[in-house]
Amino acid sequence: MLTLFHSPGSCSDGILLLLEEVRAEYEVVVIDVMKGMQRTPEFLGKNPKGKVPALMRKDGLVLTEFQAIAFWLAKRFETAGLWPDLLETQCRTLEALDFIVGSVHMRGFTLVKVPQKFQLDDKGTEDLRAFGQSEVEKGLRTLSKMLGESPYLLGSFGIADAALFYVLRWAKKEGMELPQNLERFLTAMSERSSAQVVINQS
Ligand SMILES: N[C@@H](CCC(=O)N[C@@H](CS)C(=O)NCC(=O)O)C(=O)O
Repeated sequence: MLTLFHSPGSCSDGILLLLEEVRAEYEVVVIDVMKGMQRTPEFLGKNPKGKVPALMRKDGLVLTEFQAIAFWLAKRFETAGLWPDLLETQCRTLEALDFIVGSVHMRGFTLVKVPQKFQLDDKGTEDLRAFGQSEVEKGLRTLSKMLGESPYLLGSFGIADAALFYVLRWAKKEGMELPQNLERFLTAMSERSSAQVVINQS
């Protein structure tokens, strides 16, 4: 049995979605980051980085970082067909994943959601939030171009789409307007049974 350390509404939503997609047997341990549960000694004992998502495997080892967990799930549950065969599509998947998690999430949304973490005065905090917002908006334009008219980022559903799903839900929550094709993607994604599990838990 796999154990997902998960904070509903956070980026671990994307891993929850993938666990459903690959039909893994798993349990969820809620680590509510808004309540600071990621800093308890018990959780730090599992993941010293103090972040979700973290996935404990049957061997008791804990895997962290969205991209690594998503890749492991796609390879471990190969019959689910989430890992592409072509080298070019594999590289483009990693490229999209890194952009969504490393840039849109970490460099954009982190500053939109928690600019006060950087301990600036009120003006500095607001400037940082505005910078984060412009990074997200720029990122959404890039992702819109990447998606184009395709239903999913790389043609058929893959691990990068799980990351796109969680950042687009964040964008909506922040009241941002999505380009039309990203809106269409989010609507189609939300109808997947895996996404319904995420939506019902967050
Ligand atoms: N690079 C990490 C980022 C994970 C991350 O930022 N998780 C957030 C939730 S979306 C978190 O655990 N925040 C708690 C904290 O930073 O204290 C990954 O890709 O998994």
